[in-house]
Amino acid sequence: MSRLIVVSNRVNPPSDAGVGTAGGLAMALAAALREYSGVWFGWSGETIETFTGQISMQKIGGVTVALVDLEEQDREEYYDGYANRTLWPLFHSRTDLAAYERSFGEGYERVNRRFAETLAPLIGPEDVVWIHDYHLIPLAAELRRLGVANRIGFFLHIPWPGRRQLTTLPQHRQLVESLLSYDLVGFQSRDALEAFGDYISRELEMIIHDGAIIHDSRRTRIGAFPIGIEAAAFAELATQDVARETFERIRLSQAGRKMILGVDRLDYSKGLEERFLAYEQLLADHPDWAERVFLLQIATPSRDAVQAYQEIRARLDGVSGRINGAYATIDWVPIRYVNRAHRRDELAGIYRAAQVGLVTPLRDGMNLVAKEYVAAQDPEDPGVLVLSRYAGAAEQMEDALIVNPFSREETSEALGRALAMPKRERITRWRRLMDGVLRDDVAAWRDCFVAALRLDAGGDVAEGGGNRKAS
Ligand code: ADQ
Repeated sequence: MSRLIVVSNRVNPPSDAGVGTAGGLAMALAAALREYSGVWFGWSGETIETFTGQISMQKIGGVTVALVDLEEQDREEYYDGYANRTLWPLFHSRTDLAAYERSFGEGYERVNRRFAETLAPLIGPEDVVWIHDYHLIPLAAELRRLGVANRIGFFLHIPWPGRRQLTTLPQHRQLVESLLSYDLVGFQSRDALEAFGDYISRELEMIIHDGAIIHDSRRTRIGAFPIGIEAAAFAELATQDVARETFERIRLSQAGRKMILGVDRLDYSKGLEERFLAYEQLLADHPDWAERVFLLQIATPSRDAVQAYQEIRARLDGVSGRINGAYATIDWVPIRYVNRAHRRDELAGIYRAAQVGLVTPLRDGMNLVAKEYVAAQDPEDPGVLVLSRYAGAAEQMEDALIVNPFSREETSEALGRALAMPKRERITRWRRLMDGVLRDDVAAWRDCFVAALRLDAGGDVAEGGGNRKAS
């Protein structure tokens, strides 16, 4: 029987306990595996003294997971190093933060080889393999070396960098060539797909014909597959008890003030400092908004081991403190800055209580928060989404107020417009956004990708498949 084998760096299916904190992607992949039957393979997040390649098989939330432990040196070089300090900043246009240390590259190759050697014996002749994200780009090449001839697909969750930026990576050619071992490579947006095509044609001097790269060993199809959320379920969650209680609590504490909301992983790519400054500009330009609005920014710390993350955290503490110091009154704090994670049902209630969803990353593969914000709104009285043009989501969500997050003035003007938008216009914009979020949900994303991956190498990608346009 043909199974789907999903591989990602970390494996975190939602537990049997019900509503948990697992993100949209985890939910989607778990659902994909339940539907197609299969295994989810990846790092346990644990380290041991010496790598053994021993797999721990478990069943979590109806999904079979296969976990492997790595060594401490793997964590340092592959995860904290190459993934978080080299590829993440480089792919988010922050070459100034990218560390090019040889040991990181060696660790990355070693862990991908270890993953391949551990995974290969699990793959049956009919199985289809779907590998996720920048941690595992060379995995198919390593599997091919071990004789795995199955169909293997790759999906990149983050942006693809510009050609010039990518060539600053010492092993850029080797990294990109390893993608040619896949049968299908998927990106979040047309923008990422075009940037990839530019590299392929100008650096590798290969031809892209009919959505595929023709080369010696195989035909590698490429396409944009914008990821979605479990939209209907999230909208439903926003009307349930916990969400309603959270909504009421916030409404009470709002005391008639309008709420602008940001929800992000605490990451320099999310544009949080620029966001705080744009909000400050609004207060400076429109003193009439003072005491009538506040910004709730929820930012969960991540990747604490990396210095750039400690620095951005300290900067945000400083900027939010300064703005609050300058503008607060005895009964009004302009920025409520919260550093903890919330349950998904609480989050749904928080989104619903916000008059403005402020999603302004400087660079983002897609951005699921924008879609969750829309899905959680009250159809009778929806809030307004202000969205960065540099989020992949902007290609699909044209009815948001699209802004350049690098421009304080532009963002602050959009905030003013959002806060004052008449109900009729809010409803019209939200309806169009919601239709898109419901249509292009996570199940549609998963089904399109898997269907395209299962197609014979010679066949065309079906409508909605690898050449699917971000609509
Ligand atoms: P991320 O960079 O993590 O994802 P995003 O797409 O916004 O960014 O997803 C964040 C998820 O975490 C959302 O589901 C959100 O609800 C949740 N979350 C954030 N803060 C939270 C908090 N305080 N409490 C609880 N939950 C919180 C990467 C890429 C994105 C791409 C996704 C999926 O960087 O561009 O959209 O993968 O492909």
